[in-house]
Parts: sequence; C-alpha cells; structure tokens
Amino acid sequence: MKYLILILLIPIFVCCQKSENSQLVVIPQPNNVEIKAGVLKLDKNCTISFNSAELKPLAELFAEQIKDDIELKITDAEQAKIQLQLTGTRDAESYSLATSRKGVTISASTEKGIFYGLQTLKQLLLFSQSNELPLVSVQDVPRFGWRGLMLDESRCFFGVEKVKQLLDLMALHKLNVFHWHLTDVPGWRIEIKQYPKLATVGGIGNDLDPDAPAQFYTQEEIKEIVKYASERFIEVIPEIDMPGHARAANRAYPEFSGGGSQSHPEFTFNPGYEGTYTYLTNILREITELFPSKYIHLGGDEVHFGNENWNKDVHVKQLMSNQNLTNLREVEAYFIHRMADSIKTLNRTVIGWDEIVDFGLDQENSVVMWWRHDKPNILQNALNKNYKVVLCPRIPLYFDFDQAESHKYGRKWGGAFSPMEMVYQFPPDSLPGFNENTKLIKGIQANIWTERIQDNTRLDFMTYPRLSALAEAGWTNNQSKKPDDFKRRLKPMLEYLNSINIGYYNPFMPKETPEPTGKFRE
Ligand code: TNX
Repeated sequence: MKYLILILLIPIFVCCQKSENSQLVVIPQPNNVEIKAGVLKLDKNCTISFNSAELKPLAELFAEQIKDDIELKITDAEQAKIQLQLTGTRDAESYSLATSRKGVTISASTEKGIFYGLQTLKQLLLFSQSNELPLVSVQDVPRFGWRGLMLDESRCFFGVEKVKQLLDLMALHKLNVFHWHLTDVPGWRIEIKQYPKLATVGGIGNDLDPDAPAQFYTQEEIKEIVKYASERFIEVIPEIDMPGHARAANRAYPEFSGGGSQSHPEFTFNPGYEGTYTYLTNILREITELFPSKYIHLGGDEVHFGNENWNKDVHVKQLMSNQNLTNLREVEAYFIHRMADSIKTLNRTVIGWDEIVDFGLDQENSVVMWWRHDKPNILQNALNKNYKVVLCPRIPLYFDFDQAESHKYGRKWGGAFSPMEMVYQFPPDSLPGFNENTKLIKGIQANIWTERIQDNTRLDFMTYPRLSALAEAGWTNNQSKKPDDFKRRLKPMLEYLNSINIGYYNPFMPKETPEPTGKFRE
C-alpha cells in the first residue's frame, strides 16, 4: 500500500517540477523547459568552444555582449564551460540549451538556432544573481516563422544608432524581421545612385517640418545596418511605397508624378507613363543590390486617398483606353502587376499591404500584410485566395496607437487602442480563417508609424514594453503563454531597459511613467 501511494505520487511530483517551468526568467518564454534542482555558477573568467568554424562570429558577438559581467575566452578545449554544437537536422530556428553543474551546452542544426540559444543564455545571465544559472533543459522552437517589426522613418528619421539599438533589442527577443518603411509623403530616406535627388531633395522635411534639412541613409549606412541585422539573424525588408504615398519622390522627379487630390497633392506615381516603370524598376534594382532579402515590399496602400488626378491625366486616359481599363481601381491593379513583374525579373517576391488582395497576383510570388483590423473579411478573402499572410492589424499591432486610455498623443480608433495585454494575447482564435489556414499565416508583425512619434523619447515609450509582448506572442505556443507569468518576467526586463536608458512605459506604474508630450499635424 505504502508503495502504491508512492507510485501514485511520483507523477504528481514530476508534474509539480514541471510547473516550475514558469520560474525561468526569459522572454519570450521557451516552449519546453524542465528545471532541475541546483545551480551553475559562471565565473568572471569563463570559456566557450564551438564545433564548427561558422559559430566563431556568434561566440565573439556573445562575448562582446556579456563583457561587463564575464570575460569570455574562446578555447578549443572540450572542457569549455559553454559549448556550442551544430548538430543534426531539425527545424531551422530550434535549439536546445542544457545547464548542468559542469557547464552549458547549446545545440542546434543551424547557426540561427545557436544564436537563439545564446540569447536565452544571455537573458539567464542578465536576470541572474552573481551569474548563478538555474539547472535547466530547454528544447525550444518558435510558434511563428515571421516575427516582425516595422519602422516608419519617412515621417520621422531616427538614424543609424537608434536603429541598431532597436535591432539589438529585437535580437534579444528573437524577433527576426525588420521591415523598413523608407519612403512616404514627408521624406525619401535612402540614397539611390541613379537618381540622387530622391535623397537630397526627397529627403528634405519630416512630418512636422517640411523644410527640415535632408535626412536619409547613404548606401554605405544601409549596408552597415543590413550587416548588423544579419549578424543578429534579422532579415531586413525594404519598403518602397507605390503608387501612392509618393510625394517626397515626386518633389525630386516631378516628371514621374501622377498627381494627387486636394487633400493629398502629388500623392502618386504616374501609372500611365511608360517611363515610370523604367524609373521604379531601376530604383528597385539598386534596392536588390543593397538588401539580400528575397522580399521587396511595394506598399500599395491607400491609393484612393490621392489618385483623383488620374481621371484627367492624358497618360492615364491613354492607358485606360489601350488596356480596356474601366476604372481607377483597375489602373491601380495594372500598375501593381507591372511592378510585380519587375520584382519577379529581379528574382524577388512581392509583399504588399492588404489592398493588393483583389488584384489577382500570383500566390507563389506574393505575400499580403493584413492591416485593416476593422475589415476582417479582407483577411478571410486573402486566405480564401491562398495568399500567404502576415498579421499586423492596427489594433493591437500598430505601436503608434496608445497603450492606455489616458494617453493622448497616440492614435485611438473609435476609442479603441493597443494595450500591452492585447498585444500579448494576439492572435485571438476568433480571427477569421485563422484555424483552418494556419499554414498560410506566416506570422505576426507590429508596425511603428511615426506621425505621432517625433523623437527617440516617444519612440521608446511607444515601443517598450509592447515589443516584449509581441515577441512572446510570436514565439510562444498558446499552452505556454501565461499573461501573469509574462508580467512577472517583464519586471526584470524593464530593469534591464532602464539600465540601458530606454524610456519605456511602465504598465505597473503608469503614473510614474507619464506619456511624453507629442506633437502632430492632424
Ligand atoms: C495607415 S498601414 C497607413 C500609414 C499610416 C498609419 C497610421 C498603412 C498601410 N498605411 O500610412 O502611417 O495608418 O496608423
């Protein structure tokens, strides 16, 4: 009888051990964790080894990142405290990490997996007392393959250092896509050698001040950032918005402008003028030389805001009669098809905002970003048509929307906004088509539009800690996602953000972190 009770108790004991999973302080929460009794203390002088030369830069970067706490020396020795091992063939992003009294082993079948194991280790160290690590066995693999963040640098320009900081924090959170919105109405932010005025003239101004001196990234700076991101396993996807949101470009080269409307002057490129296609394709060719990503985002959003002038433009009228186009929406579709063809010849895949869903682009070579949260039927429509989709609905994934009811300088939509808790819970199972079409859902992304963000202070306040919630929503499976436990782990993360001078919003102490004043036009 005694033994029977013991046997019955064993599973309960194991179960209780498992429930301690949640005691680990890592964001995003790894998907399989076992904690054992005991600790591993890493000394100030520590060693790291790797079984394959490709891992050397990862070990070096890690050593650099933890140098304030630990002096990490690379050694060949099997006895290294931290061992990195490329092994086997498993999912490209998965890794395992085991700590024992002897040391740490991180293994994965790809460098990316090893990198993620190192990010987990970095957090274990960051949030430890005197470098004492729990004894754990972690087997981790992300829920979604696309865990993205978009930054709009047209409305407000932040520059190399701030972007690098963002990339560092993305990497720490295992986010893997940086979507860079480089062109829009107020400014064009990337040097194009063949059309230099795009940057020098198009780069003048920002959302608040149309006369602000030109700000843009030189091609050297772009290369530097793309390299910095790729060392952190982040893919950089450039967006060149067309045919709308093109005013900055049109200031530089008015010959390709399709005009606009009264409220959105010079808003579009001219879809009726053949030269426009050569011009934009030449631009995209330079873009492909700078960005190794297989994707190019060509925008495609909100064209109806400012294409009124197309009704009277001679080139557009001619195009309509030549191609039998009966309305402006068909002209828009024609334009997008032409540019999608160019992107195909450049060996790249198109991404567009959800306006492109009805244009009949080929599903193999296009990806749709669903952003209009108030139009769930568009998501359903995209999935029905077999498009691969990235979910980035305004609510809750636009970080220019407020985080709290009392905040005044961000956006709200009929009173609704984007609190951290809602970011964390995304995506809800109730999303149309979501459960039936999981294969088509590439992942999730938050978008930082910057009409309401004019400086680093507001950027930090709007980005953190929602970025942590986004990361866990993108990485952690539903069964391991626990909002209260996330909040427990978020506290040390906030202390870390504090230590690197990031002015986040503290949802636990809203009064102590008042909203930085903002300015905006509308
Ligand atoms: C919609 S999302 C836009 C942006 C704005 C944003 C503000 C999208 C494809 N277009 O141009 O900056 O709303 O929230």
